[in-house]
Amino acid sequence: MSFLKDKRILIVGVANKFSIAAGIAESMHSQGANIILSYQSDRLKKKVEQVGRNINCEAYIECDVSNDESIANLINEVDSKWGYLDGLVHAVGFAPANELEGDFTEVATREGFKIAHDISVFSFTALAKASRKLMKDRNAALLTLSYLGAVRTLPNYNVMGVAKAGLESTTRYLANSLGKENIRVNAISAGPVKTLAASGIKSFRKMLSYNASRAPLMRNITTEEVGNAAAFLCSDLASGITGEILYVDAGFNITAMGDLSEVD
Ligand code: NAD
Ligand code: 0WE
Repeated sequence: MSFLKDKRILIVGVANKFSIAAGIAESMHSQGANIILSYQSDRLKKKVEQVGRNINCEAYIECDVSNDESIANLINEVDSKWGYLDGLVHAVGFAPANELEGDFTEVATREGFKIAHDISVFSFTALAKASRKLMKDRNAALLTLSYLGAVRTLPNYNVMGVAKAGLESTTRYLANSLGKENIRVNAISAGPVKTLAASGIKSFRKMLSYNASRAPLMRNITTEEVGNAAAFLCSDLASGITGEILYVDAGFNITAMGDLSEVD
């Protein structure tokens, strides 16, 4: 089955082969999509091209989502190459490293809040604004990536949790705004995955074990599993779904209490 046959999809957020966006690109390619990848800066270009080679990537375009001109240039280039767009994936998140370790009240700063929200939240709206005319009235879909820290607290995620809450709300506001143009907007809330953005996070390995030990499926998820859900949400199979946050987390979020054998 090729449920994305001939769809044209722009993916923002591949850094290397471990990226969630790389898993999404692969699944979408297997379902017949044509793909353009953007990359943040020259520093990542080679790695992104390595990912692109396996998926027949049609173009590589630089885009720093903190810069409106850079976003306008990305969408202009997509317009000249394709003329329209059926899907856009936003898999971008960033907060300054010093905000992601320690007590929330202690480490939170105005500047860190501003950067986290600009790059992790507003960029989704900015990309939607810029690509709207290319997506209008063709059953197109926008997709972003969230995390459980949006709705529950956990150690160290701090301002990124606040930003993900804003991102999930943005998903609903964009869905409501763009529904009249038949553009759907959804998010996937993925379980933890060891990516570049997760490297250097204190106790990330412990978090993976914690999640695996408490998730109904008793394991962590793969970027391929996120990719398959992403391919579905951006396809016509999901034509009735918009403004939704879909958990791809081996079921971790649904449990409040697990195995009682480890307590008195
Ligand atoms: P990743 O490091 O592979 O991807 C993050 C991407 O953000 C990179 O490609 C980076 O270049 C891009 N980026 C950061 N600042 C940018 C800017 N100014 N302009 C353009 N691009 C910029 O890590 P990932 O884990 O695949 O992250 C992708 C998304 O998935 C993020 O939104 C992240 O919050 C989310 N997510 C990750 C996990 C996890 O455990 N890894 C879980 C749930 C959700
Ligand atoms: O959304 C994310 C990653 C977010 C992230 C990671 C970094 C590391 C390097 C945003 N900005 C930066 N900035 C850096 O300088 N995840 C869901 C993965 C993640 O990150 C955590 C987690 C989890 C899970 C950080 C602390 C606690 C848990």
